[in-house]
Order: sequence, then C-alpha cells, then structure tokens
Amino acid sequence: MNEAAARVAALRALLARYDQRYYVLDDPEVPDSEYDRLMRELRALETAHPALLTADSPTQRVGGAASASFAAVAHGLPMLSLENAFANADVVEFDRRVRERLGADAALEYCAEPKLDGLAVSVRYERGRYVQAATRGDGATGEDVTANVRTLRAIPLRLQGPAPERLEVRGEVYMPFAGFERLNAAAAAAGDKLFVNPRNAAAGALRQLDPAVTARRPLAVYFYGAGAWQGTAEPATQKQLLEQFAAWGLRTNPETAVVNGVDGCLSYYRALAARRDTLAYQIDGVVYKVNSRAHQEALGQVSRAPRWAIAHKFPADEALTTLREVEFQVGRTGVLTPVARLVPVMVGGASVSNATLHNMDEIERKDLCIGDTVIIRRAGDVIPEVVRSLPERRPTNARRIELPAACPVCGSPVTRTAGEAAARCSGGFVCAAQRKEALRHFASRRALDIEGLGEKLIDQLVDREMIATPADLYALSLEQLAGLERMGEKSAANVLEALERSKRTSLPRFLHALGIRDVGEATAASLAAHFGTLDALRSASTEQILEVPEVGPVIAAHVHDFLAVPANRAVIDRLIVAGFSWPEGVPAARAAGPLAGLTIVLTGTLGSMTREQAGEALRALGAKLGGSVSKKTHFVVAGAEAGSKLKRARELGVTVVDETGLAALLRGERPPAS
Ligand code: I6G
Repeated sequence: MNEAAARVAALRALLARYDQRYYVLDDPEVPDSEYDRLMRELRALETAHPALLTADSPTQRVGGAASASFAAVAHGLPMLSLENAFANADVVEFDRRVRERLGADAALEYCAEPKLDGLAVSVRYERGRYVQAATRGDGATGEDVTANVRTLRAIPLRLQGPAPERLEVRGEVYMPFAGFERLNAAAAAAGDKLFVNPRNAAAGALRQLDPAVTARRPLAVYFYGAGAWQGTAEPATQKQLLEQFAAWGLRTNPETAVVNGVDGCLSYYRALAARRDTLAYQIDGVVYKVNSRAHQEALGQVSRAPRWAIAHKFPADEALTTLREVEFQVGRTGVLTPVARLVPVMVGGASVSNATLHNMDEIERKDLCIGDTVIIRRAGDVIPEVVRSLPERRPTNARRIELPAACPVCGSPVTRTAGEAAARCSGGFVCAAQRKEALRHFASRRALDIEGLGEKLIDQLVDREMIATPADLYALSLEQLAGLERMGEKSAANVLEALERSKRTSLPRFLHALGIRDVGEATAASLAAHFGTLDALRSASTEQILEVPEVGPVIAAHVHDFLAVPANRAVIDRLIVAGFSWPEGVPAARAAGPLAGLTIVLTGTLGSMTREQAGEALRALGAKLGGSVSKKTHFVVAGAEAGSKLKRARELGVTVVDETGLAALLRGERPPAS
C-alpha cells in the first residue's frame, strides 16, 4: 500500500507538471502518448486502491454526473465590473481623476493588459487546493461551475509552493480562434448549428450541465486579479500579483506590461490594436490598472466598479442594422453582384451603409430578406460584411431577394451556369455597365494608372457615346474633354498628358489592364514572364498557355479566347498603333532568377518601400507574387498592421518573414522565419 501511495503521489506530481508545461507555459515536455500512459497507470492504481482516490487527482477532472442546474455561489469579495473608455480623452480623464484623488502630480505606473472577450470566472483555492469555480453572475452571487472549470487542463488542481489559507483568483475563460474554428468545422460537418463567435462558444461550453461536454471544448484561461485572500501577505503591485499567480502555476497573459502614465497607456493601446489580428484569441480592448495596490486600496470603488481600473475598448466591430434594399451591380465581366443597402450604422469606428453580398448562394446561406435586422461586422481595415440575419426579428412584410431576370443596366437576359455561384449579364460590350467597368479597370492605379480618368469622367464619356473601348480614349481631343461637365481646359490637358504617359508601361501591366477574365496582376506577370512578348502570347495555343506556372485550364481558356476575339484583337492593335510600348522581355526559361519557383505574398505596410515596389523587385528576381495565402505559398512578407493574410499564414504554417527577411529575399537569399 505504501508503495502504491508513493507511486500515486509521484504520478500526480508528474501529470500536474506536464499539464502545466502544456497548458500554462505552452511548452510541452513529453509526447501525448507518454502522458496518456501515466494517466492509465494512475487510474489503474486508484481503481485497485480506492482509499487513495482524492478529489484533486488529475483522473477526477471530468468527474461527477451531469447536473440539472447550477447552484448559486456567494463570492468571498464581490466580482466588480469595469468602467469603459471609448476614446483617448476618456483615458486622459480617468488618469486625471486618479491622480487628483491620490494627490499625485507626476505620472503614475499602470499595469496594462489585453481585455479578452470571454467569460469572467472566480476560482477558489483552499490551502492550495482547487475547491470551487463560479461565474460572475450579478457580482455578489454567481453560478457554481466547479465541475466544468475543473476540466480545463490549464487550471491547476493544486497550487505550486506555499499558498494562502483561502484564495479567490479571477480570470477570463475564453476559446482561442484555432479551437473555435475547429469546433465550428466539426459542427458544420455534423450539420449542427454554428457558434456565432468564440465568446458565445466559450459561454456555451462553460454552461454545459454535463462536464464531459465541457471537457471536449477547447477552452483556455488567463487570470488577472484576486478576490478574497487570507493567510499570507498580498503583493505590493498588480504586476507582482500576476508574477505570484504565475509562480503558483496559474496562467497569466504574457502581453501584460507596466507602462508609464497616460501616454504609456495610449501607446500600449495603439500597439496592441495594430497587432490585434495576429493574437490567437479575441480581445475587445485593453485594461489599465493603477500598478500600486496601496494606491488601488486608497482609490477604492464607486458603485460596482473599481476607481483604479478602466477598460479602453476597441471600436465596436459588430453592430445591428436594417437591410433596406438589395441592388445588383454589373461588373467588368458581366457578373451581377448583390449589394446590401443598409440603414447607416457605426461599426469599427466607421459609418457603414453598403456591403457586398457576393452572390445569391451567400444570400441564401445567410438567410437574408429585405426588411431584416442584420449583423454587420468590420474586422480591422477589412470591408464590412453582413454576417447573418436575425430571423426572430423578421417583420411580417419582409421580402425575399430575387435574382433579376434581366440586367438592370442593359436589359439583356441574366444567365447562371449550373455549378457556378455567379450570375452574369449576357449583354457583353452592349452593356454600358460592362464597358464602364472595363474602362475603370483599364485606368485604375494597379493597371495603367491614368490619373484624372476617374469614375465620373468615364461615366460621362460612355453615356455620351464618346468612347466604347480603351482604344477610343487615345483618340479623344482637348476640345472634346474640355467640353464635359466639371472639366476645364487645364484638367482636360492633364488627362491627355496622363493618357500619353500611360503608353509607356510594362507588359504585365498592359495584360492586366486588358481585363481578361480571372487574369489579375499575378497571372499577368506570370504570362509576361513566360512568353516574354505580346506577339508570343497572342500566337500561343491554349495548351501552350497551360504551360505557364499556376495557370490552370479555366484561365488558359479565358486568355486564349479573349485574344482570339476579333474585336479584342482590334482594340490591342489600335492601342499599339496609338503608341503603347514596353521593354521587350525574354521568355522565362532563359530569365529564371534566384527566386524562381518561389511564391511570395506581401501583406501589411512596409517601411522601406511600397508593396508594389517590393513586388516588382521580387518578380524581377524570378519570384511569383501570390494574391492570397495557400499551402503552396513559400513566404509571407508581413509589414506593419498585417491582418488576415498573416493570420492565414500562421494557420497554414507558412513561413512568415519581416522586412529583414524581405531584404534577404531581395538579395536573392532564402531567409529563415522571423
Ligand atoms: O472583466 C475584466 C477583464 C479583465 C476585469 C479585469 C480585467 O483585467 C485584465 N479586471 C478587473 C479588476 C475587473 N474586471 C473588475
């Protein structure tokens, strides 16, 4: 028995240590198989010697039967809530009030940390042993979620080292994005309802009546504060409190920092806001706390919020509004795109009144009707999107959204190929919308960059039937342009000059400007690199075009068919006669550079050059520039404020490099990950 007791104690210590390394320190020490082997051994010993079984054994994490409801738990000290700051001025005012109360002229130290979008919990330890966990509830009384919280392997069942008689620790239980996405993918595969966001998923997981269900959900926790504390001296600062938590084995957020004064708070906020998309979990702001706990005590609390802390919220990135109407826009290739017209609403710091709905399948998937209340989301600088409707709020006069049978611009029939999401106007160049879009694309910054030839001017030129194709632009006279609305001689002369400048270009830009279906900048560059000259591409067969790296049969057919249409050939010929020219290239086989074979994606803001400059330089060395991140991407170069592409790269395990890495690539070297 003594031998068994000693082995049980040793196994529990080992398993607690491995949980700590894996779940708290993110630094696993042994393979999962070894952990499982030790757990099986412990279970067998506890079954053979039931007297050795204790509540804090790691075998008991998922213990207890499902309950019918949650019991009420009175918190030892109230769980407070935080006052919110929405603007920098609110933080300045908070700091002023704090210093006034303390009679402090000089800047104060604050402890700043991310505010996670999860669920607040209070966990009670007695003599270092886990005894109870509760939700915030009304602040005085919460719900008993002891059995559920115990299933989180990041929660130590025993604190390491000397611990107080009684201790309440407060923290946030949350679901990391990766786990949330896995959970939703599994729910989708099983045909179950999806969770709206990680916070809802975490709340749902914690409020399960059966702890075995909670145990299967990927929850994590960060601790940030203390409630009742009896038996040992409390640390002098907020930062030291967190260091003490970490020493006990309680998980604390490594992003926490001590900053100086209100300026320090605001720079912390700015820096975290810029990196927000790269964090593994959802946050909705930053919490600043006066670092000195003696000062915290002196400041006290007002109603249910401490005077020594404030939550500085990021601008809301989700909001509710009404879907007023859906209009269909006709794009360059004739695709009809439904656009939501919304009652204007502030989301993520900007007023949103329109959002693209992409296609009819998406309208169906999001269950949208005109008149619906809808959720709008805006993540960082990404374009706003309609997340879904709230069908429970659907008014009785809500209308279904129908795909029009005729193009709203030219009246030609709208067609929809089986298996394709997009619906198209069949009018081709008859359709003024398609002509206008093709011209807008031709003149756009990433194509021929014709300054002054904007949307309004193109609209007038097409509506007055002065131009129909890009080639017509180069036959316009000063008088014709100067006679248009909002144009004088000076602006007309500027447009003519810009048109003249646009003739000196590069083959990739020229190909991109033609607006061939599915040929973006990257494909245009690959085509130019492969064929070297326009003539070589014009005389290539579909099979020869298919030899271009990363050009598949659909794009090859689009390119070949476009160049075979006599009207398109005529436009190209007229452009060349008008004086278009570019440096002739050499076919790729002879021009392979040191980065040949590499696909690179650029994202974020680069400090040393624009993304366009970096892209051109990398292409010149033989690299292919990708527009989106996939498993085939070799490197993602991430500048400041990189967002979803960086996140995607991390998810796929694609190597991410910073500007030092970019410099190495530009020297023709392959950099290590940053
Ligand atoms: O709800 C909270 C989230 C994060 C908090 C909090 C926190 O600190 C990082 N701190 C306190 C003091 C309170 N609520 C009351």
